[in-house]
Amino acid sequence: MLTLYLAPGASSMAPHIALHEIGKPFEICALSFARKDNREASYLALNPEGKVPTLIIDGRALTEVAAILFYLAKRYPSAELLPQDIEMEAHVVSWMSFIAATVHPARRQGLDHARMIYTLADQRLGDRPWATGNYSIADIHLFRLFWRFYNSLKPPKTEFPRLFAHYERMMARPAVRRTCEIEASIGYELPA
Ligand SMILES: N[C@@H](CCC(=O)N[C@@H](CS)C(=O)NCC(=O)O)C(=O)O
Repeated sequence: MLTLYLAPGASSMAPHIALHEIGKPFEICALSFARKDNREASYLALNPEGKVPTLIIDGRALTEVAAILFYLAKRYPSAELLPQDIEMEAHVVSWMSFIAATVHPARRQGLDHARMIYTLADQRLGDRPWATGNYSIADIHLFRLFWRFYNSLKPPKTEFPRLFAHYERMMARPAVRRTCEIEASIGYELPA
């Protein structure tokens, strides 16, 4: 059995979307940052950083968005969330490394820095519909970050036209809509 520890709207949204794309049974365990559930000793035993997501795989904990997405895509190849071609797979890893190491921390380094990094991501995406050709876990990872940035700051759509078009393609997917519906019904506790 798979159990995903999440907080609505947080980084855990990415593996939550992937689980809906895959369509196999899973459980969620929603944590409240306001209640500091993620600082409880029982959670720290699973994820010593006290962050979400954590995926429990038959009792074993796996942390980090990129690793969880990679695990899910490999475990459920019929969902086609990772290309078969080794070079394309490496491009997915390249995108996810860029997203985790550069895009995710950008907002903490100030708005101007974040805008510069999202401009880079927008250029990198270019006019392709998806990050690496076909839809993949890289798109899910990218979407969650831009979803957060867009919904908290509401930049003009023309500032990041390719990212915004990607956002709309993502929002049209049933797995993404279902994830947003479930997480909104639990309740967001995100800082403005
Ligand atoms: N490097 C981690 C980052 C995860 C992360 O930053 N999670 C945030 C929410 S977006 C979190 O759990 N923050 C709670 C805290 O730091 O107390 C990953 O990619 O999974």
